[in-house]
Amino acid sequence: MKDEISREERVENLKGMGCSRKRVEDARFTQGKGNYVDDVKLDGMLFGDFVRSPYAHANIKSIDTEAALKVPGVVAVLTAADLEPLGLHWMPTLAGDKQMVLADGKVLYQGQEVAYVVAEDRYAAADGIEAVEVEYEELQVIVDPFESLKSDVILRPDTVDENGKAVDGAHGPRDHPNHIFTWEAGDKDPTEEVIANADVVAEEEMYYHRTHPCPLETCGCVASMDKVNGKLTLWGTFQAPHAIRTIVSLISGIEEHNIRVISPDIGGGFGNKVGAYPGYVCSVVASIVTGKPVKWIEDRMDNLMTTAFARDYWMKGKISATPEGKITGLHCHVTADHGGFDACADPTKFPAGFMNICTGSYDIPTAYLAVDGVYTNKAPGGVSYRCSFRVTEAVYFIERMIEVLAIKLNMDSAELRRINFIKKEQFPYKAALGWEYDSGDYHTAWDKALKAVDYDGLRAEQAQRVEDFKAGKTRKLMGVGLSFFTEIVGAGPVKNCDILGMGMFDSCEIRIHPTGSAIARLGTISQGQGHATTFAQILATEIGLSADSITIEEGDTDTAPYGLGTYGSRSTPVAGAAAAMVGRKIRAKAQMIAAYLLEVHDDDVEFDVDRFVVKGAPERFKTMKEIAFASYNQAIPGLEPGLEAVSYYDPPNMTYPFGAYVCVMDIDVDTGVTEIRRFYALDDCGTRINPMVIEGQIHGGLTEALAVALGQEIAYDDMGNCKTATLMDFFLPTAWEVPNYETDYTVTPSPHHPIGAKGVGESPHVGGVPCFSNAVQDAFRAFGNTHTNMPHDHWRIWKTANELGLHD
Ligand code: MCN
Ligand code: CUM
Repeated sequence: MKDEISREERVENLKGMGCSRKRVEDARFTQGKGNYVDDVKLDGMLFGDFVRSPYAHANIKSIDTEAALKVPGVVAVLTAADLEPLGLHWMPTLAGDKQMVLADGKVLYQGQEVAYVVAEDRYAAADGIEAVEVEYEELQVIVDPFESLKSDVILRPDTVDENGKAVDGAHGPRDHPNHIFTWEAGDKDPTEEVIANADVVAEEEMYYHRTHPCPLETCGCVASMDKVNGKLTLWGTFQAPHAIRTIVSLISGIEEHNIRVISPDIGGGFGNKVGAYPGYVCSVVASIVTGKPVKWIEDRMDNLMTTAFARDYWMKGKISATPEGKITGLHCHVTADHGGFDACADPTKFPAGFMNICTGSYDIPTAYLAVDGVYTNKAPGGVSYRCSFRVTEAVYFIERMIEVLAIKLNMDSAELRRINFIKKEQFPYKAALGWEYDSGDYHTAWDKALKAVDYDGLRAEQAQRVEDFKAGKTRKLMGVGLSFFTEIVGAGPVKNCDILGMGMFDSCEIRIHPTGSAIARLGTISQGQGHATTFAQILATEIGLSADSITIEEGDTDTAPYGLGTYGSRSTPVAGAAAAMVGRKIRAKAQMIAAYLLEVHDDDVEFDVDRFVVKGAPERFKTMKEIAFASYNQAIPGLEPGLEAVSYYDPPNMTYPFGAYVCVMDIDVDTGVTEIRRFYALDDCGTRINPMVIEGQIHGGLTEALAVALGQEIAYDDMGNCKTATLMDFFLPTAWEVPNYETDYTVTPSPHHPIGAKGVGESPHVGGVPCFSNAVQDAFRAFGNTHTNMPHDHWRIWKTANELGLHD
């Protein structure tokens, strides 16, 4: 048979890996046809809402629900007293801690859930909340983690025994009732010795402030208990639907096969939707109690005040070097403020996530890290916002330490980075704090980035600007922000990564239909990342069927294979690998079918784009469509009919994407206003599946980085009042603030991933925050600045300029 189209056209038709295929999701999203949790509307559905604590720390003397129950439309009111007989007044957190579902005798932060009112509609529920009478007794509030560790005030009743002595926590002994854990990595004594004897040592303390991902869609769920069949269906904004199913089963006693968890479309997750919230538990209980479906949807204030925040890390560092700038040691101590409950979602063995990636992209021979987790009177959480388990904090820390060391050495920080980078030939590289970096080529990326922005030219311009400023010719300073980051994503080998005992593998299952189209299902769940577009591309290339004829489905635990969900940029490294592997299983069977149909030996056919051809006789072939049809409709000796497969993938290692970012910023010293003149981002995420989707991820992550570095903050006053609970006070950047991003790339494949891909979703945030921050700090370097804390809003920048005497 002769080909009607060329090989290039066949490749193009496949829309496989490397192609900027348009997002298949966007047709419904741009037309308002998405299906979000709040679009789930069931007959007789009730609505739940919370009575929340106005105080950050208080005993609860009494809760009177009588008046609320009389409010028209109110059906039920739940308090901890109702949940206690069911053992549901506390629930486990993903970090191994436990958390009150409804206030059990006291409240620990403002906005904490005190009672759950269920009503016929949202308005009646809101009226019901107003009618619940709660008598509080205010207690001393602690919002400072350092004070917390010294205080006589014991925040949690469950952290002490009857004599008031601290009992062990989930990650070892407590030094104090308000202490959660101490986690260490590296070698303490040798590191301290190296630093004590070093020629040059730079020290810095920095606070990575508390912030929040603030997804467009808030968290919510609909619980529907079918008492006739004993089945519970739970729709929700879950980033890890299978994990939620297992947890619901374990804490409710409902058998897992009787629970169906569905994540429909999700309007942004960013880690905010990984954890389990009281709203889920209360909605399930309310549905069981009332026999009706119950919906719970947060409003914006609920979301900002009470759901998983990010960061709140107090980091203290020491870095030592030779006079020439070769780094010899790194010491890091972190005081981690977790709020009232440790509701992080780190793998069990990593209570401070992957903070031990804080040696960054540098060949640092000796290092030590210690992290102390602490309770305070703030909302719980910790792991969210493109964090990949505290990597954002780690990269911020090292990229600031590099700048501080460069100042101490009186050296250019681009050069300091270059002489300390791990070299290409050192990979796989075993870092001092334990990780084995899979691959990297940092020097190539750095040189490309510096050349692209004309780095030397920028520095010359900056020097001139300083001269002009000093001569009174301008009131604007210029900052050149640099950052080079190494990410760690794709948790993760089951042998060292689990959450509450659930191993962190992932999965893909595919069923090819007779006419050569297919449905594939995965254990992950898109929240906007475009999985339906990109996973189909991996499968298209591996199997030889067009991406357009492969439906991707995620998020329904009744149909999708078990997986640990989407966060920590793990989808591509783990589920993406499972997709490639499942494709290879299909191809192996297809090869046998093709050989049979072509009447040759299995080894005599080879795969070519969308078909198997007879080696040396390209005119003799069977397309994958023909093979799919034959698999169902032709009796093939020794083979089962059909063409489907499943793969569970346990990655041998994480993947280590990296990147080089440069930000050029102008700062008006009299107003503190910043203007980003240029932002250049080079990312290396190994093999690129969809360049357009990657670019979208980078634009989004950089914008969130800009937000965090330049203004976004969850702030509290001394009474524990959250001062930033609305979008009037919480900075969410718009097109107005966002610069034009120049994106670039290099490709250094992961050696252990079946298609060489690394994750990318979190990279721009991880690398972006230090880049924006370094730009601000760099502008003031010539005037004596070493470090100022984020967020660099106009007021703080003005203050820095003032303190440096630039207004005199
Ligand atoms: N991709 C690619 N080639 C690569 C790597 C990734 O084309 N070499 C594509 C993937 O196919 C996928 C996207 O880029 O469509 C992101 O992939 P990956 O880096 O594997 O990250 P995940 O899919 O696991 O997404 C999680 C990551 C995280 S942890 C946060 S937080 C975040 C982020 O993604 N949340 C997001 N990006 C987000 N984007 C949107 N729109 N909404 C969120 O909530
Ligand atoms: Cu931790 S933010 Mo993302 O990993 O969902």
